[in-house]
Amino acid sequence: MGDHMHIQGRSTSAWRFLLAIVAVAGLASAGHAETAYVSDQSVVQVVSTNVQGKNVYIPSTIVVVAGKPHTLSFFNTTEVPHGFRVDGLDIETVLPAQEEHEFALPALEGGKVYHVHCQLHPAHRTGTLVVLPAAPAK
Ligand SMILES: [Cu+2]
Repeated sequence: MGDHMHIQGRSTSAWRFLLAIVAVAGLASAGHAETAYVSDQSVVQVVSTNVQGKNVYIPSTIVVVAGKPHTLSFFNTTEVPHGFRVDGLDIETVLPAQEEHEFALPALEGGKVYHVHCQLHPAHRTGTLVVLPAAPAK
C-alpha cells in the first residue's frame, strides 16, 4: 500500500512537470505572435550627408511601423544629388543637392528588414529600413 502511493505520487509530479513545459511553450509562442507596435510617427527625418569623407544617411537605421504610409523627409547636405533605394521593395528616389526632399513611403508589411543604399553611386550610403509589425486596429 505504501509503495503504491509512492509510485502514484511520482507519476503525478511527472505529469505536472510535463504540463508546466506545455504551458510555458504555449505562453512563449503566444507572446511572440503578439509582439506589435503602435506609432504616432508619420514623418521620419533623414539627413544625407558626408561626415569626414564618409557618405552616410543619418540615421542609418530607419524604423517605421507596418500598415500605414510614412513621409521620409530627406535633407541632402552635399553638393551633388544622391539616391535612396530600398532593394527589397524596388522603390527609389533621388535626393537633390542641398535641398529638403519628401518621399512618400507606402504602407508596408511588418516584420521585415530591408537594405537601403544610394543607387546613383557604387556602395555608399548603406543603411537599414526596419518595418515593425503593427498592433491590430482597435
Ligand atoms: Cu550617392
